[in-house]
Amino acid sequence: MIRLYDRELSGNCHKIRLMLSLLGVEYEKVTVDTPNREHKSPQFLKLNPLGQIPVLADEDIVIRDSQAILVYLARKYGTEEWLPLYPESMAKVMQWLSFAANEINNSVFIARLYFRFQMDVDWQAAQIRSKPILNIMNEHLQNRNWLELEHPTIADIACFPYIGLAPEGKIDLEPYPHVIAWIERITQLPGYVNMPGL
Ligand SMILES: N[C@@H](CCC(=O)N[C@@H](CS)C(=O)NCC(=O)O)C(=O)O
Repeated sequence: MIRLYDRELSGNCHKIRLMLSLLGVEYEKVTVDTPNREHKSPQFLKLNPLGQIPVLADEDIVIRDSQAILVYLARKYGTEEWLPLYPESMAKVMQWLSFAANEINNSVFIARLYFRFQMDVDWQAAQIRSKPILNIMNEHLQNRNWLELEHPTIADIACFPYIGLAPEGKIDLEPYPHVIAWIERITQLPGYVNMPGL
């Protein structure tokens, strides 16, 4: 049985919950008590020395990092469509995984940390950084339904939660209509599951 070390309000964890649900893969959720710093306990650090969730354990295979877990699930449990092997297609999907881990993480994600969790972060700088990021996505999505290829891939799943949660970081999505349409498209996928704030 797959175990997901998880927390309901984590968008990084939600990427994995969403992917598992879209693939119809059963799993067990293990809620990590982050308010009491269970993620920094010696026991948890054995699973992920970075002390972060999500972590996925598939029998004795343990993977950290939401992007890496999406790659694992797509290759192990998905059809090739979720992560194509053709060099150009694969690289185009991977560039959005990197975008999720870097650009999205350093903008909309940080702004939400302040407004949703009252964390001591530079939310003004994060909000300023969000604008070009959302503009890039909006322009890119102007003439297409999905971030790459003609169908959803793990690129969409990796970018979706924190873009959808941007309003929780007091970032208005209204100036980005193609991003809003893409969010709605994702919510209509068979097997879609929601999280609070989306
Ligand atoms: N690159 C990691 C980032 C994971 C991450 O930032 N997780 C947060 C919860 S959403 C966490 O565990 N934060 C605690 C910490 O960094 O100490 C991923 O994509 O999974």
